[in-house]
Amino acid sequence: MYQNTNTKQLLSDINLGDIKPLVDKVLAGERISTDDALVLFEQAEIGLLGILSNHVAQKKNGDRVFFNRNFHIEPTNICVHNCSFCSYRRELGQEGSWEMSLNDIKNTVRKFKDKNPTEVHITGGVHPEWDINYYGKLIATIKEEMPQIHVKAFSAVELDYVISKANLPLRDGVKILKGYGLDSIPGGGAEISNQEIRKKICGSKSSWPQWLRVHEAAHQEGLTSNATMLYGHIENYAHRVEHMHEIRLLQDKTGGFNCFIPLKFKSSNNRLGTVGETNTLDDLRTYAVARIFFDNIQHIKAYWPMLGKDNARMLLDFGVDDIDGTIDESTKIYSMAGSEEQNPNMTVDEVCRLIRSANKKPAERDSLYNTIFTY
Ligand code: V47
Ligand code: SF4
Repeated sequence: MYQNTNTKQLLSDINLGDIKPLVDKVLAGERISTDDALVLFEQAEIGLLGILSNHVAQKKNGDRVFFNRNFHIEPTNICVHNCSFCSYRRELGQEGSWEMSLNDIKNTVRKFKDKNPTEVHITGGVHPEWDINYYGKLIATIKEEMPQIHVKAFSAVELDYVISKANLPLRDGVKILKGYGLDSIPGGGAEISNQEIRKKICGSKSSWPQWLRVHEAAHQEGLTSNATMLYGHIENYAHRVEHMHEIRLLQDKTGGFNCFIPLKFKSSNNRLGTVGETNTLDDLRTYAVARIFFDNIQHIKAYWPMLGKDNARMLLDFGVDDIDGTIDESTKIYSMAGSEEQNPNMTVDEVCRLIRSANKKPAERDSLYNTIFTY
């Protein structure tokens, strides 16, 4: 939308008032403070956020929007935790529960082989009976079938559980899984950093400091990872800023985060659902502020299976430069929570068309954001 137009020219039509010094800071490429981020959330008009986030995205990634060829494996929905926003979790033996054997994993991987995926994303429930060896064997099974594939596996919460169960320091646990073929860590389990809110929505799962420690350990072991934020439930703007601030601090220390992914709370079939869902303007606002805030994270991802293709397309004008991948109908987590896409699947052609419709350039990437091909 804005990339071929001079940012200053666009801003000349807007009365910036008190916010002008903050706008100048963003245009000068300076880091904004947490107070600044809160001002952007609370006071900036959506048009201004579009201009600023697009300006920052342009500087970071030009006109490119990244995607990859991926599929998901959700090995189980049986979980020791019981987060109030989760539509997916079941008890051991409960109707609707599943747990994949190594043979199931092998067959799933075979099913996707001819699509030439470059990445498999693995996350699921925290199964009470699985341990680090099972996680290791699961990864090894995938690598036996597809030696070249990048395995992005297990949220910090899943890792925390099996590594603690093995009585290992976090770095040692990560090292063991890396030995089996683990390549990077997805961003799940982060939810929201604030302790009070966390207690209300996901009290039993790994604490926020522990989530950070798992990612730090992974970074120290040479693995990169992603960071997410679950927004649009009972948190407020200050909580979102606090969450992003903590991630920015760890990124200053390790540099290990590839991308930041705001995840919009979806309200179907879960206990937290009575609070409803936030609106599209709030989505645009959240992505835009994230893009402006994270001077040290290269990519902002809009996860289209959850948002829907139209909303993901819109977010390309609000700082997003990555829309995840082709997915191939391989995820259930979000469809169970009432996401826009019930059977998420896009061919490479469709992904490219979506990106081009926003006047951006499609770039197929590997999991570390090296460009494989531009279309
Ligand atoms: O931690 C669960 C979220 C996450 C709901 O790293 C929900 O590339 C909205 O982290 N409404 C797991 N969100 C998935 C995840 C992820 C997704 C896509 C890409 C990447 C990546 C990571 O899903 C959980 C939680 O925050 N979630 N239930 C719900 N009702
Ligand atoms: Fe378990 Fe994850 Fe659902 Fe929480 S969100 S109950 S940890 S599967």
